[in-house]
Amino acid sequence: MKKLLADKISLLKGDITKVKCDAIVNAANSSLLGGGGVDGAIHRQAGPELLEDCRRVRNAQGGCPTGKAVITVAGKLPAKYVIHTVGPVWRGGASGEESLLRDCYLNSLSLASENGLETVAFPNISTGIYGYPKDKACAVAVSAVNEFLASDTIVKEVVFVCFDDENFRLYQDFIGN
Ligand code: AR6
Repeated sequence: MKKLLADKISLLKGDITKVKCDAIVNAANSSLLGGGGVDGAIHRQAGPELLEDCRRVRNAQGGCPTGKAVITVAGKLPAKYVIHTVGPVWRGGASGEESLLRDCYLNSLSLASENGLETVAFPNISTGIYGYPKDKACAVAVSAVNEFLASDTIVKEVVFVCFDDENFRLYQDFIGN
C-alpha cells in the first residue's frame, strides 16, 4: 500500500471485503437490501447480521436516497462498520451525476467523522453496474476526499480500494504515483 497526498490518502488494489479498518463503504442501491458487484461481495462476506441491520435502517427511514449515506454493523467482515452510500446511475452527465457522486464521498466521510471513525476505505462508487465513466469518477472521488480531509479533524486515513486494473491505473496516474 502506497501513502499518497499528505499521508492521509492511500491506494490499494484488491477486494474491499478483506480490508481491516474502521469503516468500509458499500456502493449500495437505495433499497439497502443488497445486489451485485461490491454490494453483493460485502453482503456475502458479512453474513446475515449486515442484512438484518440494513433492514432496521430501511424500516426506520425507508431506504437511502442517491448521494446520501447510512451506517450499519459489519457482521463477519474485518472492518468495524459498513457505510452504505448510493451512487448515481450515469445518464450522460447532465443529470446531476457529478454532484451526486461528490455527495456520496462527502456524506460517507461526514458519517464516519460523526461516529469517531478514523480509517475509511472506499470502492470506486458508480463505476460498475451504474456506468459512471471511470476517469471522471476518479477525479470527483479524489477531489471530494481531499476537500473533506482538509477541514476534518477525526478521519485520519482514506483508502481507495480499486478492484479492476483500469481503475487502479487511473488512480495511480491521477494521484501522480
Ligand atoms: N472490492 C472492491 N471493489 C469492487 C469489488 C470488491 N470486492 N467488487 C467490485 N468492485 P459496482 P455501482 C468494484 O457495480 O456501479 C449493485 O448491484 C467494481 O470494479 O459494485 O455503484 C448495487 O446493489 C467497480 O469499479 O457498483 C447497486 O444496484 C466498483 O466496485 C449497483 O450495483 C463499483 O461497481 C451499484 O452500482
